[in-house]
Amino acid sequence: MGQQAAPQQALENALRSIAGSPTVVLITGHPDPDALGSAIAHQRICAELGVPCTIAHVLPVSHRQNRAMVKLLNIDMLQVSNTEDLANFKYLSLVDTSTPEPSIALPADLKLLSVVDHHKMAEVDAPFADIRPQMGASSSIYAEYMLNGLAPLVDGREATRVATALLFGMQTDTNDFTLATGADFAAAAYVRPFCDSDVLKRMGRSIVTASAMSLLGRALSNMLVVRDFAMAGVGQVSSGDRDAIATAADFILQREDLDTVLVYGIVEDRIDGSLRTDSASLEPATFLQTVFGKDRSGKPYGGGRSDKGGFQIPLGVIAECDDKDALWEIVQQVVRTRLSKVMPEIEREYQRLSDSNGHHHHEERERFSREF
Ligand SMILES: [Mn+2]
Repeated sequence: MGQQAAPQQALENALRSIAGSPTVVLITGHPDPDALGSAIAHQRICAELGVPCTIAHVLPVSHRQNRAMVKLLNIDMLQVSNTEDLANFKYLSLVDTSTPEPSIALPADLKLLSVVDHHKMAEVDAPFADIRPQMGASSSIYAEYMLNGLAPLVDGREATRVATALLFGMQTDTNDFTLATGADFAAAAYVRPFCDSDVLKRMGRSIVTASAMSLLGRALSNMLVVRDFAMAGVGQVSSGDRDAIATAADFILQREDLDTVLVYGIVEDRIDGSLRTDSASLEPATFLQTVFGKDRSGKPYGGGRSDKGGFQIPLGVIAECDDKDALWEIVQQVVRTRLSKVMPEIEREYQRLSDSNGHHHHEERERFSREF
């Protein structure tokens, strides 16, 4: 490989030198979007240069988001489990890694041809290696090869598939482009016009855990709405699900007639809550301080930025109460009473709901005491 050759030219030279020989891109670890995007791009480059290329993996595609990517982009992969399964390949290409999958022994005659990676610099013995830790994704490196003329994208289904996979790889590895560098953005700008936006959107759908979804269910069924304000208590929440309180508040804020949402529960030995607002006049830190005040040392129980805030109020010895239902009743009453100081309608709305649900509540309580 000539020192002066641009990387895409050097990769082309390496692939031309093995023309016709079967190669395999063996993904290291569980296939993720950046590895998959890079593998698809590598396969496309191979196809342009007459090199048969198979994408293979040992570990299963485990995350649901990654399985969605494989399905939506029709990614054809060979799952291998032993050395024999790789016997038909002459050359190995690594993408998004500098080390081959360790759980399988590679055939002795399988030669390493290329390495494209953005993790830390490693010594590799291959005709072509391009390791660039300054890039946010290996997919960005492959997109740059195409931008610079190696198997450039042209309209068509295959280009759409490759571009969509590359952009999704960049998106996930750069944490939705928040960690992207200028080079990543240049690569993304190149592939963007060829992408299938609908597929990107479907692949990027967020995944919610079962416990977070049931917390949201509790928030929705316990929601109290006064004008454009909503509050919802969700009861006991395990510390691992604490973030689901904020997620529920974000979700509820999407309701068109609301502009401020407060969701709270009991996490360990404290009341823990999240405030979300689109209101121009409500400042979360001030609002939370007005409602909940400060602790003995003068530190406010809550704080926040312009659109969001959180609060934690220690329950002290009360947290040791064995009757969790009674404890939750007290917590709800405290939060409601505090909020009523700022919005008296809350207490009235609560009374109205309690009166109309009184019969139902009574029944529930009876059933509860019979069962336990
Ligand atoms: Mn990566």
